[in-house]
Amino acid sequence: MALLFFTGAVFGHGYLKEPVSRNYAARLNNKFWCEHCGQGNGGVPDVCGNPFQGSTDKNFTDPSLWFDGFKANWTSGQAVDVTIYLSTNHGGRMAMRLCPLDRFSITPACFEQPQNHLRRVAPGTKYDGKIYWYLKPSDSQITQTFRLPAGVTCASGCVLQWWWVGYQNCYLPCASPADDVEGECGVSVNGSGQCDSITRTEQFNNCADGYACGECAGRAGSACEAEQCVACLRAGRDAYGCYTASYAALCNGGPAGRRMRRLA
Ligand SMILES: [Cu+2]
Repeated sequence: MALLFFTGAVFGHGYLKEPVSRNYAARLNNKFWCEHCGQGNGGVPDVCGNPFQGSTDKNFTDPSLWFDGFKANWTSGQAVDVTIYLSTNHGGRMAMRLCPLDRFSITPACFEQPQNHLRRVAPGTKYDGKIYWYLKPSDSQITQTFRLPAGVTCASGCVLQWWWVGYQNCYLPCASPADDVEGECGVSVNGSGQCDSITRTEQFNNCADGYACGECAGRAGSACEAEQCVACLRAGRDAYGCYTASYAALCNGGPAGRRMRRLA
């Protein structure tokens, strides 16, 4: 029996493992088998990686089908560890972007906003504050720290996107020095040339759902409200008392907080 493997053609490339992406959640729930295949089926993937290779009937951008609950609870400006599993390492660069809109409202333009690109938290000026993260040939499961934008709140959820551009077919030129890693950007993999178009190489996207409670973010029905009420109920209070106390704590300075404190 002969097994032939062609780089870029085999089913296996990489996925966002932590925070748990929608496609990885589907794998963990035994609803999907190709969590590492979000590369647009060889074309340009949509914001969450569709169509997945070999599974073009699945649409992980559709939250009504693939939202599996919130996988992270963030705070504004938090440093977040992101873990990627690579089943085939194509080299190239990765970036993380956060659309601070609820899961029904995400668009490509939202992820592309410069302020929605997360920046790395790393020792030394070479890496700290940069957007891009470059693969080493030995990488298989890798973790990197990124900082959420200051002031981000998304009480009803927001979507974190992983974006990987593989350099197996060609490489991209360096971005601005403020965003890119000197000495690692603009480097060929396997002698490949520079991309005349990003569509000449393989790209991946994955989406993970999280939420961020900010000041006065406890909107009725939001994930933040639920979190506050759960914490309150665990402290042994009645549900009505929890509801009002949570609002008072979240909205300390605002009109809602004053109103809720009166109720409490
Ligand atoms: Cu691949």
